[in-house]
Amino acid sequence: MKKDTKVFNLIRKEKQRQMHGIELIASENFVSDQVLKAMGSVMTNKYAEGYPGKRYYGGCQIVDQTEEIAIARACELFNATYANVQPHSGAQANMAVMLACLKPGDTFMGLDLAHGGHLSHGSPVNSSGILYNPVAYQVSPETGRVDYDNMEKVALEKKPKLIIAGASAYSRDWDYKRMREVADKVGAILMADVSHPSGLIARGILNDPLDYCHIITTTTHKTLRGPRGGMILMRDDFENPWGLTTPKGEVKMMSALLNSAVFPGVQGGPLEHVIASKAVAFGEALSDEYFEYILQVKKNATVMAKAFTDRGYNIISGGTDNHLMLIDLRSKFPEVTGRMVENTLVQADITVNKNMVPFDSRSPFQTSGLRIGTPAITTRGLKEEHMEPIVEMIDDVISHIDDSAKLTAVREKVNEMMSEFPLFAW
Ligand code: DSN
Repeated sequence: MKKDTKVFNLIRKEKQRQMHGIELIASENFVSDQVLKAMGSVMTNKYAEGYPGKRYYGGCQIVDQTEEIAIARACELFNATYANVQPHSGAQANMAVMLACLKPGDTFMGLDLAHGGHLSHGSPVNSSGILYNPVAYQVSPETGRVDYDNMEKVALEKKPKLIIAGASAYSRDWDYKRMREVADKVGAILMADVSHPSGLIARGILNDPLDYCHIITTTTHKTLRGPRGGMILMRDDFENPWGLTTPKGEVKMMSALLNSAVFPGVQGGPLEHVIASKAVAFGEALSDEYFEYILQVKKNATVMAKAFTDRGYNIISGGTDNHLMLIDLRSKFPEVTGRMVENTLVQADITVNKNMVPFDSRSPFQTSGLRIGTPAITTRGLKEEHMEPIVEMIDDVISHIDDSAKLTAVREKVNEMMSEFPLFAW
């Protein structure tokens, strides 16, 4: 077969882009060579609908073993007894939990999308908002932290069957105990989507949602530093007191309901090459080296948030407990939008994403905020002392947003800095 130079040239260019720039998108990371290799392996050739030991295809004896390793390592990481590592993404993990726990039209509650919530927690354009009836809790306008009293009020009023903790742009830890109390008051299932902070949770740096939540979902490619994908976990399996049934009307244990919701509920054949790669990444995440890494992610975020604050930027909630921060640009640059900053920083080889801030006066396409995270730059080896120079460069770009000479000068500094932190061994 002729080499597809068109596509491979683009892959080479993307590699160059990743190498030369400062990657600050809070949901991105750089996987290790062995994670990458497992993902690009012959495991992609195998069909394996079903679960280890119970497949609909022959020849699954090897992929059964990699999937079992992924499950065992996921359970060890989160002190869980149940893991389904097949979801292709976090959104599909959430979709499967909803399929198992709700009927079309049922009410569930998640964090308001405009306050940092996830798209798959009730956006009107996502299946969660199309098939079910989402209601939302919010953050407090004074503190920028989740308003648990508001959550309780909404829950008592709307009686959701499922309550979801978790966000894509929230820098504080969660009070899962309080959420369980709210869930118990209304007889709801409590789920946490820990896609963002899962690496910090796995290594004990943040509160453990499985102490209180019935189910958790996560992506595997953010702080967990694995391949792009999702999974579902439980500490203990349980008979479901809600009388939930399979599509055939059978009342089963929660693990069986979740398994059948993933396959055949929302997915067909699992991506066994990605599952092998998840197994490798989970093995890495159990290591001492990863523990040092994830501690550094948090240290870097804390130092970076302070550096922004010192320069007059308003960090929502005043700081961070995790790997990210949400900056409200309006305190320093009332005329500048998140979109303008995202687009301008890209020209300086600094990648961030625009984000709405709670109670934003602008649309999601413009936004008044920026979301910034440290998982990717920490993988590259950057430490506390590198945070202030990065903040200085970002501030310089925003302060001279139409100055192309300034942009060029910052880009040169960025490229020089990153050349000291090699990224790929290949
Ligand atoms: N889209 C992902 C993120 O960037 O946070 C998950 O919501």
